[in-house]
Amino acid sequence: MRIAVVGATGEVGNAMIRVLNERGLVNDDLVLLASKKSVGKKLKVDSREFTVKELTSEILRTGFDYVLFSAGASVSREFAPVAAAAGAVVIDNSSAFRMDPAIPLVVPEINGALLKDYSGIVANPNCSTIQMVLSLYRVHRRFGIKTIVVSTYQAVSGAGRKGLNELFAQERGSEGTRIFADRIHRNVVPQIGDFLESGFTTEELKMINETRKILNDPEISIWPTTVRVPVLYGHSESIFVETKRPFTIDSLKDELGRCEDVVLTNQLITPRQVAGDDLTYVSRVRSLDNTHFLIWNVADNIRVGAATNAVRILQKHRELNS
Ligand code: 11C
Repeated sequence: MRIAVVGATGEVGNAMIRVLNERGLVNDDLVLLASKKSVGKKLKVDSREFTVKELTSEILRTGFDYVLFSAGASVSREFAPVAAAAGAVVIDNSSAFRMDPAIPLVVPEINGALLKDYSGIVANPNCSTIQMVLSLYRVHRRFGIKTIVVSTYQAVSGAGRKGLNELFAQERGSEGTRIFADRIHRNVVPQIGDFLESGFTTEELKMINETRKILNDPEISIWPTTVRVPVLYGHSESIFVETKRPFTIDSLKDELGRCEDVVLTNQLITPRQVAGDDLTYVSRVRSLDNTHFLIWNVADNIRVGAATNAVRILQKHRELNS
């Protein structure tokens, strides 16, 4: 199996390589691609060293089975169709194709069946969406979700290495703010992405549209407020849900606890605890009646929210088509 990672030197690209390696999917054929300025960089995977090559259309036509993209939407728009036309299954972490009706938007635990007999581009959802739907999909199937109100507490790594570096620089005393709308050190910034005319941000719109697409229900009413907090890794979400059909607290917990790759716990979970983990943690389940509940949901945004989901797509595609 020949795999390429595009955007290999970025925060998510690096994590993709680590997750591929942990799952025994890195062989000597792995090709790491990036823009011109990273060409020649050496990346170590255990004892093996790989040299970053330039992303070109020619290299994408050299017979890859899977190409994982995490280099931004404009790179994906230009190069993902080239890789797909050359026969690769493309797993794209950008927002470029997510809402294209012809492109599956996949969280394998929920709608991995879409990968059966599929080839071409597969879209990897936004991190804040992935961890939310992972904990809610079984509740939706059993009780029907009418409304979701969600407030996020998103780590600076969601903005890539530049986001991490901005927090580090401010910790060292820098006054500059370039990546975030306001100072993030010792602060909380209620803007992720750009503002739209509606007053929502692009990140909030992603949570609305992507959740509906993944859960295959355009009628779910979704009300997100997405917020950046000075955490390095791990997004947290306070999620309020109204269901169409009544639940008992035991039946609710039963569904939450059965979600694949999700842990339901009575312990207090913070993002510090889940950094580097591949599971989504659900805690603080509360309800005062039988159609409304609240949960606290935490996951590593770079792994669960990006790299691990991408590699899970690859593995699911392989399992369903070999
Ligand atoms: C953040 N969720 O935390 C964003 C990053 O569409 O994949 C991921 C953006 C995306 O800033």
